[in-house]
Amino acid sequence: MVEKANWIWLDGDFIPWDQAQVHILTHTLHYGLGVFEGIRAYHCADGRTAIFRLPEHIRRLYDSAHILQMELPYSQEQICEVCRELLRRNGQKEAYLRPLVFLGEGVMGINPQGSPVRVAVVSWVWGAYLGEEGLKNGIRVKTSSFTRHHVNVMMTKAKAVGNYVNSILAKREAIQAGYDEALLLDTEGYLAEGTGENIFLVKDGVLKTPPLGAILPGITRASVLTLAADLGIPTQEVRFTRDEFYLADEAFLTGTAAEITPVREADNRTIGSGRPGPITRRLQEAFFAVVKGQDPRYQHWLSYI
Ligand code: PPE
Repeated sequence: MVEKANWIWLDGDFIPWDQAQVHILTHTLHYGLGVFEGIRAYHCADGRTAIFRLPEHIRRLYDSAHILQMELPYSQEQICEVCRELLRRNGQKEAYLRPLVFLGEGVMGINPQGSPVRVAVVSWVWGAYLGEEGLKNGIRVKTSSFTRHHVNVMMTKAKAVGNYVNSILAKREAIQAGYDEALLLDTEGYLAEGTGENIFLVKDGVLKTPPLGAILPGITRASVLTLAADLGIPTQEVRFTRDEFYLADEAFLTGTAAEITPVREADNRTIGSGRPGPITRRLQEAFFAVVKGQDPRYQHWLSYI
């Protein structure tokens, strides 16, 4: 259960948590047209709180809204400031921020024309997404029986509310079968994404991740590619199949919520040694140093509140 904070920002005002209610005719509730973001703020080594890649996340929120033809009545800078102010007001040193753009009530039917575009930002404290144990020692994943969206079915560059029905189906199936997470294949059978993460493997020292075809352009994914290049690790954005994944030396998932979570087993095949490998460890260390403000080269990725 999400632990209540004091304030939620809704349509221009900070309001008490319990008052952040919507009407049952909220259009997005019926038809799923909405967009959102997930952003983490970390308690830095120097005691300050920094939001990781805030402008990039807010830009993606606006890109998602643009794709779905939803016009926000605020500037990107205003929403960035709302995120910072919400953490200050909620007194959260470390939190997950959830901006949500949705269509309010007034119009029913599939044509959303005339529905008001509403914007909310919520913050809550969220620990390791796939468990502390998973973050440390790796998780077990299962290839899903559900296929990832085709670009002409649901546009995956938009972080759209409705896209996540596909993720929920896959996640629930994997959990019910005793795994920690699902891997979804694209419509051509190549690995695409986790339910809320991008996928990486390491083979013979090379770090590989699927190209930005029909997947969400993950901000953690982009950060990991940059950090790997800095560390002198060769990277490739290439498609790979599930059997190539089984033969990887190392594998991990990335996401704002999942951070860098090692994968130790896929479809009951051990990945590499069955323990997080050396490249995964180096990238995890580099990533956590950056988000906690301990790497001076990446201060430009941090927005202090
Ligand atoms: N793919 C999908 C489908 C996805 O939802 C996410 C984030 C990513 C990739 C990674 O993107 P990025 O966070 O920019 O590195 N998933 C968000 C939602 C998780 C949830 O359960 O809610 C997240 O990690 O915030």
